[in-house]
Amino acid sequence: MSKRRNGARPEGGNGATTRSGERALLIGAAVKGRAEAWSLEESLQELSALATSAGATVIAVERQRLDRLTPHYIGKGKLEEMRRLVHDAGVTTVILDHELTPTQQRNLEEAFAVKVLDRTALILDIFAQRAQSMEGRLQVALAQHEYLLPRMRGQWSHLERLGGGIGTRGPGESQLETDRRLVRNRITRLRSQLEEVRRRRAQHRESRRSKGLPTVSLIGYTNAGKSTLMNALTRSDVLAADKPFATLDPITRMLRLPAGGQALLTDTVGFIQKLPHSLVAAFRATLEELRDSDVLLHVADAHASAATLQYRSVIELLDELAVADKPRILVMNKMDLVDSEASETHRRLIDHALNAVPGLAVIPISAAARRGLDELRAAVELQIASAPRDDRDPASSSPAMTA
Ligand SMILES: Nc1nc2c(ncn2[C@@H]2O[C@H](COP(=O)(O)OP(=O)(O)OP(=O)(O)O)[C@@H](O)[C@H]2O)c(=O)[nH]1
Ligand SMILES: [Mg+2]
Repeated sequence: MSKRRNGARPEGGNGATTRSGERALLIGAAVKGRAEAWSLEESLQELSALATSAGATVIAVERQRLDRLTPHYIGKGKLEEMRRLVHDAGVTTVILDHELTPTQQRNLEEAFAVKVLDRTALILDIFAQRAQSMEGRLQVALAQHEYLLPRMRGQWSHLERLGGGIGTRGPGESQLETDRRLVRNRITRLRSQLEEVRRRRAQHRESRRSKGLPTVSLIGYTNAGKSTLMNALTRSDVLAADKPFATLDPITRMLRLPAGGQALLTDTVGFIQKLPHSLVAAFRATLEELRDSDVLLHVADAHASAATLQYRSVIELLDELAVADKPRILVMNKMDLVDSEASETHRRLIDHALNAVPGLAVIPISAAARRGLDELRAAVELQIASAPRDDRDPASSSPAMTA
C-alpha cells in the first residue's frame, strides 16, 4: 500500500527537495475559549516528532492565537506571512495540528500551492508506513479510505502537481480518476477481508485459550517503552525504537512469574492524543481484546514533560474501550532519566493517578537499564492472584500470538 507516485516538483518553493526529504512547515492554532488539555507548545512538539518520524525535515514551526477558525484555518495576515515562508524556505508540505475540514484543506492548498496535511493524515501515513501484518494493513487501508471519502471532490487532482510523499501514499493517488462509489465499494471489501482475517485469528486464539494462562497486556502512550519492557521481561527481541508507533501489530510472549507460574504478555499499538477516529474504529477489534486481559500494565514515560497529559489521554481511550476498570498497574518507566529536575513532573503524574484510583499499584522501573523488573513481576503476580478470572466473557479472547 506504499505506492509512491513519481511526482513532479512542487510548484511553490525553490525546488530544493526530494520526495524522500520533504521540507515541512508546521502550524498550530490556539482558539480563544476552546479548552484544550494540551498546550499549543506541547502539542506542536509532538507534531514535530510525528513529522520527523514520517520522514520530513521540519523547517519551521508557527503558531497563531485566534478568536475563531477561518475557512483557511488561520487568519488572513498569518496566511500571507505563511505563503511567503513556504515560498522562500522551499517548504514542500504544510502540516496543521488539527483535523482540517475538507474545505479548509482545499483552501490552504490553493493558497500555498504545496501539499497540506492535518495531524490525522500524518498519523495515518505513519501507520501506513509501519503496518506489517495483513490485519494491520487492512486496518490502516480502511482508516485511510474512510478519511478520504468526505474529502473526495476531485481535490486530489491538484496533488498531481504537488508531488507524492507523506499523506499521498495509500488510497489518495489511486483515486484521482475514480469516484466515491468506488471508494465505498473498496471500504465494503476491506471490511469483509478484515472480518475473514479476524475469524482466522479467533480460531487461533481459541486453541491458546484452552491452555488457560492468565493474560497481561502492555498499554500506554506511544514511545513510553512498552516494547523495551516486553523485551526485558521476556528476553525477546521485538522492535523498540525512538519513534512514535514503532509497534502496530499485537505480539504475545510467555512471561515467567516469581513463584514459577506463567502468563501471556501482549504488546500492542501505542496511544496518542487526538488519535484519529477512523483509526480508533479500524483498530477497535485489536484494542477491544484488552477486555480479555486479566491485568493491564500501563507503561508511562516518567521523564516526558507531558507525562500527566499522556497519562490522561491513555485513560480516556481506555474509557472509550470500556476497559478502564480492569486491574491495572502503573509502570513508571525511564526512571534512569528522572533527575531532581524531572522528578516534579513524575511526582505530579503519580499524584494524579493515585487521586483518580486510590491504592493503584505504582512501580518505578527502567526497562532499558533492567531495573525494577523483579518488583514488577511480583506486582503482576499479586494482581493476577487477586483478579477474578472466572467472570471472563467466553466469547472474547486474548490477542493472537504473532511471531
Ligand atoms: N532512557 C530510557 N529509555 C528507554 C527506556 N525504555 C525505553 N526507552 C527508549 O524509549 C524509546 C521507545 O521505546 P519503545 O519500547 O519502542 O516504546 P513503545 O512504548 O513500544 O513505543 P511504540 O511501539 O512506538 O508505541 C526507545 O528509544 C527506547 O530505547 C528506559 O527505561 N530508559
Ligand atoms: Mg512498541
